[in-house]
Amino acid sequence: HEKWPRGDEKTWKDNLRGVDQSEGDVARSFVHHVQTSLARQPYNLDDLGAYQATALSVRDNLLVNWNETQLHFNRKGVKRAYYLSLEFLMGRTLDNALLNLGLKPQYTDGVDKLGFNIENLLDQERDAGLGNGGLGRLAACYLDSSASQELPLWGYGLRYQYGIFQQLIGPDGSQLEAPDPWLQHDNPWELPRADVVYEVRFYGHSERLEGGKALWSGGQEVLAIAYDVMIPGYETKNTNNLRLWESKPKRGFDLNSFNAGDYERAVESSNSAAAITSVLYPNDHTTFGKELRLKQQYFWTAASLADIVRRFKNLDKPMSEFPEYVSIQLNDTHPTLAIPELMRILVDEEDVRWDQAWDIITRTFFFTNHTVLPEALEKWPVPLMQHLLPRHMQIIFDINLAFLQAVEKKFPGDREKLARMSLIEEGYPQNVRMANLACIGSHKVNGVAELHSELVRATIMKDFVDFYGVSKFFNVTNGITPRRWLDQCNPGLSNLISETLKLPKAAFLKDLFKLEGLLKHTEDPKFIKKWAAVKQSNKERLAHYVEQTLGLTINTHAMFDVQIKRLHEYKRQTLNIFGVIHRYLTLKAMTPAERKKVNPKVVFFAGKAAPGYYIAKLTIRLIVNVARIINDDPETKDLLSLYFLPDYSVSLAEILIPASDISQHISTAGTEASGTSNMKFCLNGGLLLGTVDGANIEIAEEVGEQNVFFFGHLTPAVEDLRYQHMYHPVPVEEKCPALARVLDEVASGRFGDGSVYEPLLNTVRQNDYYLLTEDFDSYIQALSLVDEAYQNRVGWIKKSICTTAKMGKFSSDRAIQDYAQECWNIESSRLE
Ligand code: B1H
Repeated sequence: HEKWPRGDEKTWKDNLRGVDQSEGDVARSFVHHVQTSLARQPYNLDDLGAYQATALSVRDNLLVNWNETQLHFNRKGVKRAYYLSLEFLMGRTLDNALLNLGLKPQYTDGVDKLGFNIENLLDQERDAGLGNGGLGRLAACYLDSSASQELPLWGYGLRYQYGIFQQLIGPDGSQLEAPDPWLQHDNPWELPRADVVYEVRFYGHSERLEGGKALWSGGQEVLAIAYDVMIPGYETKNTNNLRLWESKPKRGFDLNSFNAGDYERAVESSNSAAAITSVLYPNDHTTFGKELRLKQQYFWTAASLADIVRRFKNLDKPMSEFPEYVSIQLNDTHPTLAIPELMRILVDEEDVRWDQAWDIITRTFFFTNHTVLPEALEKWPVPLMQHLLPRHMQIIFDINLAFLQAVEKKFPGDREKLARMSLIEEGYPQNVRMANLACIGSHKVNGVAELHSELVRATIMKDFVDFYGVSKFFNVTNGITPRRWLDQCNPGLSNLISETLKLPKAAFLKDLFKLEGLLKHTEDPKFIKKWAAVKQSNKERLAHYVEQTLGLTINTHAMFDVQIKRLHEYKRQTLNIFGVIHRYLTLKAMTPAERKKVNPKVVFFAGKAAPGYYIAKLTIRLIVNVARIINDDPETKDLLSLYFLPDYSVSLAEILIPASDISQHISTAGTEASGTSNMKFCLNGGLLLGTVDGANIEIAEEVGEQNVFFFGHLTPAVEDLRYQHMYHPVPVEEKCPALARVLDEVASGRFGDGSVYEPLLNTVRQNDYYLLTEDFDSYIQALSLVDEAYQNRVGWIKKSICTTAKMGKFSSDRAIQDYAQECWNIESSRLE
């Protein structure tokens, strides 16, 4: 047991206390922060100021728990795991923190006494949008689950000054981008750690010494400063850490140039250091090969590893035991430089022999692949890497040599196999294949849903499966945290479930399989009514949001059909919008009597397109302009309307998802690795319309095929169909007349200048890589099955209940346990 480092033990103990949590104490702590931290007067405090005071007060609780958790794990000397991700899409924090701490009632009453409404204050918070989409949000869910399950897991990422861009819609319907200055007002959820600083080197030269070692010197040195973000667990004091790095110049500026009057030159290098963490790259699923992105990757992995190694060294164990105390999960290939970086630290700085160092590496790292799309597989030009990271390039060549020798030994004379498996892709220039490096440096490799993991084994990692054996390659199906994606976003539903199951919320929020208890109640008319009422009020909440933000009125008695995700050709938002146009044309051709039988429907889209992704942006423009025509047509607007909600975010998802009757997950089979919003919709009682792809398949396995709407070709057919489209193309008019008609309407200018959309229409007319012409008819058929099912409202609600009831598997608590057991070998330890 430690002694008190200084002073009088009693004085310390009398003053060390938890934070007050009763209603009166909330008010006291709030007012204290208004007066001191914010230095504001009570009489002119606005909602933003009140939000800040509330956040600072809640943060006091988190900080105490955070500190105790770190002390607890340090004392126990436990094995730790680290989740390296270039993206953490956290969204808002205050509501989540209040719910996890169990303090929402106290704070609601506390701020009410002071004249504020807690929901209005929650609305003041800006999203932390440090991610593009599913990959970043998955990392955020995993942090929540590891804290909630009292596992010693830290996240490491970058503290971008600007998160994912803000999306605006211009007068012609196009996406416009604006910066997202999310740190404009102080961020109460981070704690700068001025004392946790590392130097990170770029450029310079590397001189080989004997014994495989080298000396890397010269170049530019940049400082990495730690910012800690507290991650509260649910119903536990355990509070984990997300450590984000900020870059800073090592020296303020170059005084010589400054004195010589060359001001630009003087600040150049300090600007270039600060630029590293200035902005998140918004190109979801594509690699751009830009030097700044490589700098981000190295800066982040180098700082994180320095920190991890330092923490390990505090344990006073020999380096050979590193893998007994440290596991590192690589979230996609973005942090792969961690592998040569740890080699560099071990060999050059810690005097570990090369072979022993490699052995440590391959017992420490684990690699998750998130996509098999070729455009997303990271490659870095050798000349760029040589220039920026000369020592790492040497290490990669050395790893490659030993590896290819082993392959040659196992498969003698197979030159093509060697070429495919090499870390270096030949060409002008040569490229480093990051997925190959991540694979050979890791103990295990996983995909994110059953089908995807199978595709990883059968396609991009096939040679590696042959070489290592299949057991290195496994599956962890993604999950979502039920705290945010049920209780926080849908309190009405979570209350109803608690009341129906006669269980406290914590029971099912910590063990999502408990939702199965709902199945007993599917025949209870009172319960069915209540379930429907919750959905209705969530639809009204969404309608209210649209009214407030866009000034548009929505018919909340219509079916709500939602597709919200990044814009990408493989996700096929085009299939959806062409389906909407088809429905519109069908309605227009009906007699008024026929129209009377149609159920009204409102279609929602939201999502951002990468700023340089022309076809994706054109798709947004088409959706917006189709909406303008359809919503204005007096003949049909009561039966069909369409909204593109700008600036999709975690917070907007929290409003949209609980309001959906049906959501669409309609990627070409074999392209969506998992999807996670599909799980969120189903957890909230929305039904799923989708292709046989990613986690849709496992959702259907859980809820039963009768409760989902599937359509389209299956994965094994896709390759053949693409081949046919390449070599034996059939015109759309023949292949799919219904779709051809839709394309013609768009081209003819029915939705504004048709020529604008030619490039988009041509993707379908020409090689139709994503197979819209192959799936359109069955898609339309599936949509009418949806309509038919919705006509039977009680039947629909029963499906909705059955869907929610069977979502147990998709809790991120389960996913994190899979990782903890299959990979990391870490154990829970509760802070009492
Ligand atoms: C996913 C990405 C991704 N897969 C490169 N790959 C990026 C790749 O900025 N980049 O360079 C950014 C993101 N994101 C998604 O991961 C999959 O498409 C989803 O199907 C999956 O659910 C999600 C989480 O596993």
